[in-house]
Amino acid sequence: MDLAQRLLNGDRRAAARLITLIENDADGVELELRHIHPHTGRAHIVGVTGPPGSGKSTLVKELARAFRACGATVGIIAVDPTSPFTGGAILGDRVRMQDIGSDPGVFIRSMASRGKLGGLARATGDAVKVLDAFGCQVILVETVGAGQGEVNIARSAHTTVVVEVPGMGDEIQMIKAGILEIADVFVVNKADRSGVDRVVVELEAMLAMNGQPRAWVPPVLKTVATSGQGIPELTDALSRHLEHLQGSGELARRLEDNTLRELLEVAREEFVAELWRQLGAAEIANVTRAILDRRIDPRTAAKQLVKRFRGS
Ligand SMILES: Nc1nc2c(ncn2[C@@H]2O[C@H](COP(=O)(O)OP(=O)(O)OP(=O)(O)O)[C@@H](O)[C@H]2O)c(=O)[nH]1
Ligand SMILES: [Mg+2]
Repeated sequence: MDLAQRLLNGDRRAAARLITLIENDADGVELELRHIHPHTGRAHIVGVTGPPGSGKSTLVKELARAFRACGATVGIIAVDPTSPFTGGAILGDRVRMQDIGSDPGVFIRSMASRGKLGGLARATGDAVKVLDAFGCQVILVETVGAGQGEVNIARSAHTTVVVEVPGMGDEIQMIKAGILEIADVFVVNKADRSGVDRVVVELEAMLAMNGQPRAWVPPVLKTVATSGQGIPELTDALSRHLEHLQGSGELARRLEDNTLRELLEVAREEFVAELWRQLGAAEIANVTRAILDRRIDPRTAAKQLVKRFRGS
């Protein structure tokens, strides 16, 4: 509980250390997280997702600068799903972020996967909580919007920004992967390049096609992250979206959904771990063998496991 207390007292190194422990799924993390939980739930969590190289880090850096100019403290988490050995982007991000990295009002952190993307989603969620308790008022989470794990990361944000760029060929690629539903704000970055307006029109057409009228229609904004063009409009859209969430009751609904999802996920993990402990690997191997030999089907076998578990 030491780290948690130091973090709550404003110790940056304690925050960094705790996130490392979370990444490594180290012993004692549970207790620390228990201690910080009452101090979470205050930050505006903004997910920034989009294809590789679309300018997410540059945008995040500019957003951080803009929020700092308004006096808000900012946390940045860059999630890299590639292995830590091949993930050159992590280093690149650090270098590019450096000029805001020396600001005591900004906390920057990269998260690398230790193999499984589900684990990364959870670790990222916990790291966000750490920065929230640390007092970051806005937390920007950068992910490459490729797979389901990242959609899950984005889903736990209050506001999700989806970044597109002109000239990437198949513009609607990401949208097929379920990103459209989670986008609260679209950004067409690299607006200094040709083809921007076509992407804007395509996105707007897609939103219009999406059917039922919505209380919040995701705006489609143009930015040039490298020059800061369009950043004021973007921060304004983020603030308006938060106001919308608060005013409409949507925020309470999202928080409830996310909390329930997190609870069930953790409960499932706890349950499976307990099952292993109680039955043992050998017995579970026996059941697996029985399924392979077609002596029992997986559902019936699972039900029997639960029944035995309940009895014990
Ligand atoms: N022309 C132009 N280049 C940009 C713009 N925004 C970013 N870039 C450049 O695009 C390249 C990639 O930018 P990043 O911010 O690293 O992109 P990213 O999406 O974070 O990349 P990954 O994290 O590797 O997926 C860099 O060379 C940026 O300088 C822009 O608005 N216009
Ligand atoms: Mg990046």
